Amino acid sequence: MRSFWILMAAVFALSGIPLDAQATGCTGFASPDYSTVPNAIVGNLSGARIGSGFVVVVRDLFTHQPMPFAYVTIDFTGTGITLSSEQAADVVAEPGFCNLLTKRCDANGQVVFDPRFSGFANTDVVKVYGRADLNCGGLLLKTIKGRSTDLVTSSVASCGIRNESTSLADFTYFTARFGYGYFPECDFNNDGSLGLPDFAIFSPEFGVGPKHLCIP
Ligand SMILES: [Ca+2]
Ligand SMILES: [Ca+2]
Repeated sequence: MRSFWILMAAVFALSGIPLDAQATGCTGFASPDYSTVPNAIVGNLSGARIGSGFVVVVRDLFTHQPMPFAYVTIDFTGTGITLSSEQAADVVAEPGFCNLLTKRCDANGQVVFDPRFSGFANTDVVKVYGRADLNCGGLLLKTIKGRSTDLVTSSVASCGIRNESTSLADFTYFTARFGYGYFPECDFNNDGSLGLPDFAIFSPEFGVGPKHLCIP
């Protein structure tokens, strides 16, 4: 059993978890291989669901079964993406909230995020972690891309407030690329192409705001 904990400690160390890595008393460990994580997270400023939302299913490292009521944390640190401080009510506020989105899974190990953020990352830099409980160490499930219909982060902080809107700058950015090939940051339905379905997702977001962006 001792070797098991040494192994787990090594796994946690390698995964670079920004979370509390104390595993004692935790009921399971999330499996990077058997959990289900999309290859990109798509957000907006309104919080309206895009498609089916960002759906993650956490499965256990050893049993490969769904982990009921596990937690999923998405880490945007160093990605160029800025979270809104106005997230859904069931997002768990915890240290690092400005860069972290944490939600609890349902009884089937599934959780759906409808994230509010600005900006994008076209490389796999957004980290998705799974953990059995808030006081348990998380395992890195996947690193993914991220994109928002609020493509251009125009706002600057003033007096402790940073207001962002999906406005002309975002519209101009999108339309300058529409019809000119593939630009991952504009692929809001994440189908590998840039087309009318993406514009249909962008369109209702135009004019949304101001929403508060998080100021670290
Ligand atoms: Ca904007
Ligand atoms: Ca698309």
